[in-house]
Amino acid sequence: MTLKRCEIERGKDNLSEGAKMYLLHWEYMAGSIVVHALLQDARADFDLHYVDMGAGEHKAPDYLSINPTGRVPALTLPGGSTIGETGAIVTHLCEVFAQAGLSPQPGDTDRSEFLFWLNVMTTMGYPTVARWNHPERYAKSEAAIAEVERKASADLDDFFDIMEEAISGPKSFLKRGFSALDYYLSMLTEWSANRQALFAAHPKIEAVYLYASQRPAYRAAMNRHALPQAAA
Ligand SMILES: N[C@@H](CCC(=O)N[C@@H](CS)C(=O)NCC(=O)O)C(=O)O
Repeated sequence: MTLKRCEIERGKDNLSEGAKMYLLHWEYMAGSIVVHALLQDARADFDLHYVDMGAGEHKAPDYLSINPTGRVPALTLPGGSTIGETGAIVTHLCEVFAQAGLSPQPGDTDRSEFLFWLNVMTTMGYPTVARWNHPERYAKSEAAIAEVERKASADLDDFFDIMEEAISGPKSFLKRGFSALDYYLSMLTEWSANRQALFAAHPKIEAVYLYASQRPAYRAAMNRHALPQAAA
């Protein structure tokens, strides 16, 4: 496969000769935000590979050969294999970089809570945003498309209400303090049409976002992922 490594970023503590690298396949404002922030927080040695979804690169044979779902993000592991799905990638990185304290580890009492809410975010939050962004994938007529969009918007409201109720820390999703859930939830708010209104109605989500988004790792991820015209 001939993916060009057009961007390079390295964690600071892992530059020893022969260190093995991760390769994050990313797109602006995509689900790669949370993966980028975690790699950065873990001080992992990683490169970035930009997948131009506007040009259809995520459906091109090169990309499909490493991630058959044709979705972004994907993460190529130091051993050479690639995994997709943010839930799988987040779980994997949190285990491999256990010392970074990104999640409760197997055996910790709040591990099951972490896995539950991570899966709620990936299977309920992310796809609802996708349905709201692309209602035309679910209906044909203009009226039906508008209806799908309205329903997706209502479902998103419900999703964030559930998140608000579930947050158990003063500024983190879990009572124990910061975890990858805080980055994931923050990423979901980045995709909101009206984040001010979202935060006004959900003060606990806002508190999680304010704490997570000022961490250097999240800021680095957003610096890279913000749309070029938004950054200008
Ligand atoms: N379940 C996937 C969803 C990933 C996803 O839908 N990514 C979007 C970009 S944010 C994508 O690749 N869309 C392309 C498509 O739907 O064809 C995950 O959690 O990684």
